[in-house]
Amino acid sequence: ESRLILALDVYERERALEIARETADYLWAIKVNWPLIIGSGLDIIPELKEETGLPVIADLKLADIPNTNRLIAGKVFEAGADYIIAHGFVGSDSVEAVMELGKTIIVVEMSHPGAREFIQPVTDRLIELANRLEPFGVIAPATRPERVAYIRSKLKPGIKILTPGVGAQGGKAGEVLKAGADYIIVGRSIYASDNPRESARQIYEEVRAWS
Ligand code: BMP
Repeated sequence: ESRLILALDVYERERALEIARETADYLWAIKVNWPLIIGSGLDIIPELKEETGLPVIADLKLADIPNTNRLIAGKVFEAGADYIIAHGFVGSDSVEAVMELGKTIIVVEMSHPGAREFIQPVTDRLIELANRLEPFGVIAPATRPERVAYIRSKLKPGIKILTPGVGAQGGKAGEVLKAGADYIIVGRSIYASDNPRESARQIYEEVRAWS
């Protein structure tokens, strides 16, 4: 089974479906973020599932009060999303509102440089939250493999680590898998390449070499 997740951050429905079709053989799942939902509507979720047969992760980074998180997550799970990504810093009640409706992934540390300002100082607290609530997984930064190793050492076994930041943001697939990531998330290095299928295949082979 593949450990590669495609971050399909394009606007257009046709382009999204085409890239998904071309790369599906090498993927574990497809991650849908706001750009695609805004550009193509929520129906893109069932369409991608039908086209590829792969699970869809809705990367909404929900960060609202429990009731609003519930209202949003309810519609998105109903549309067919298999997983939803939620922020943990808003508190356990907000995360639990999502977890009651379906499989959830909590952000414990982000991959961009600015994550050092506010998220990284509370990563330990977010790991504690994840250990208490036991979501499907957490998001950790492929751009900082040493942080992935740290997060793995503190996180309950069984909770998956999903790592964005490979490729365009500078992270290396091999390093982050060695550090303990379960899945890597790749966007631009695949969808913005001249040959998305070939790019996905190359990353898939690299991931397989580490599995
Ligand atoms: P790319 O490989 O093009 O950098 O895309 C990374 C994807 O992962 C984007 O959808 C981005 O929003 C998301 N992401 C991230 O890069 N860092 C995080 O910490 C959390 C994310 O969800």
